[in-house]
Amino acid sequence: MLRCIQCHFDASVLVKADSGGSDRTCSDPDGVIIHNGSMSKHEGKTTPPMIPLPGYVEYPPQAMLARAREFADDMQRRRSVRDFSSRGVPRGIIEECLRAATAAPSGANQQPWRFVAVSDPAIKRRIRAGAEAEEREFYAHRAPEGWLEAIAPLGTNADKPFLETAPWLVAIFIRRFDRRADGSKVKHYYTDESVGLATGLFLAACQRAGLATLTHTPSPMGFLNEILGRPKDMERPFLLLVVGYPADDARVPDIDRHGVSEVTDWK
Ligand code: IYR
Repeated sequence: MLRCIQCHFDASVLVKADSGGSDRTCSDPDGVIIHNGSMSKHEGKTTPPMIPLPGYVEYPPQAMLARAREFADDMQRRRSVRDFSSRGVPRGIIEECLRAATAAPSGANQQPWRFVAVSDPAIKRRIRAGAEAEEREFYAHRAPEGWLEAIAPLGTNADKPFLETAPWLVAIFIRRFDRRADGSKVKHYYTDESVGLATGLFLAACQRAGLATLTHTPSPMGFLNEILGRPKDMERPFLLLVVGYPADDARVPDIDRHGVSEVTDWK
């Protein structure tokens, strides 16, 4: 097999039989393989490397329906929880849920999500203080009347004890761009969509694992960059997720969800 010695792309299919069999770099001076990490050039044609679809599993329609129903039932049991137990959750479970999140599709496969998973009580305390400071301003001054009306059924206020009680806080950042080795910027595309999708997969994975979650949105969230040491120019906080076991006496607002028929048109 002929591999690029920089990026390990298997270039053997692109190389003429008489071009020699030894490993070479993408930018090999003889021009047979020019590979910048995502594209290969051979005899004037640029082609992205393609592989057979890995890991697809087809189920018979009955099994599909059963699996879809079971998953939907599980997701319908998910509630945003604000009363958390302080019981610990092993890091390995959070890691697997993050592994699900990082499988999300993203614009140009740029994977513009960054996660900071926090279990350190001192950092959680600082995050709670930062969030409550913003929330006090929000509830007392910043929130327009209509917004306060919209969230009234949830019974929320500026006190966020769960930010210290819950075993894990997962801060999700949108990475706006990366930098090349020479310092120039690589812009990321569809960042909100991509990170939203990753967040959804993370929440679904937590639910599947039996963990309670809350999407928390203190605004603005710049304090998270400072506390968690994330670069302000490159990364924007997206959501703060709270993850753990619900408290034994956890209560949630008595609200319901739209049915599929209320939110779907079939054509
Ligand atoms: N961020 C505030 C207010 C709030 C906003 C929305 I939109 C909610 O769905 C719930 C609350 C808070 O977390 O209390």
